[in-house]
Amino acid sequence: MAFLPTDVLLIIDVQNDFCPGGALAVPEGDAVVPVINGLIAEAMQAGAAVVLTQDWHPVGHGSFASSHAGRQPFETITMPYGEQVLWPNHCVQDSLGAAFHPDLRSGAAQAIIRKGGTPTVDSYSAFFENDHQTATGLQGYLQARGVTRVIGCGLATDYCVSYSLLDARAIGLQAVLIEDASRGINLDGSVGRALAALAQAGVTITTAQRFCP
Ligand code: VGL
Ligand code: ZN
Repeated sequence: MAFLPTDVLLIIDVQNDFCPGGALAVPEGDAVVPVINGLIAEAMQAGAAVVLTQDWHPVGHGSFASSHAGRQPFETITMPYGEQVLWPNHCVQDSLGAAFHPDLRSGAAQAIIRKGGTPTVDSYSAFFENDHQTATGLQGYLQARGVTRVIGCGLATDYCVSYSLLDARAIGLQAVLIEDASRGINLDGSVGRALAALAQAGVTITTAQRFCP
């Protein structure tokens, strides 16, 4: 497998708050950075698109446990659009925690999609908010560039990465997960469930070595 000009390397939420020491640290989250930097170099050489996403919440966002009286982080509540895990405050717009990991070659991105800006709705996927209707604009961007395959990686495997790749399949794109360029939060086995759902949806699960010969 190699990058094609009709691919996008979609790098999800490699931000300080998802790395060790951050507000919603993913175990080994920072370990993805050198692997992703290698993928960026390969993608650019092949003429593939490179797109980053940034979780980008307003102060007091509805996904924060602190916005719900008496609720604790990692509890689940029911929102009008469905089940919602409540998170610690994280990736607040313009904060250091919302910035990309300093070693990520973020300058290589041709587009940066910011998501999670609607105060009352979370947005795991790079394509649609959690209401599964409100578009981020990524679909139109990829369509305009003639992209037919999404190569996904980043943080977290079981939330924003998997939701993005499932939506890619749902809108008719091919999709690939680079498993070793991703890490998960893993609440109650959520990584295993996510990998099963991805495979079921026709997402190819592979490793960075396949793209970096
Ligand atoms: C994410 C939980 C809350 C993610 C974002 O990037 O996977 N997870 N916000
Ligand atoms: Zn978030």
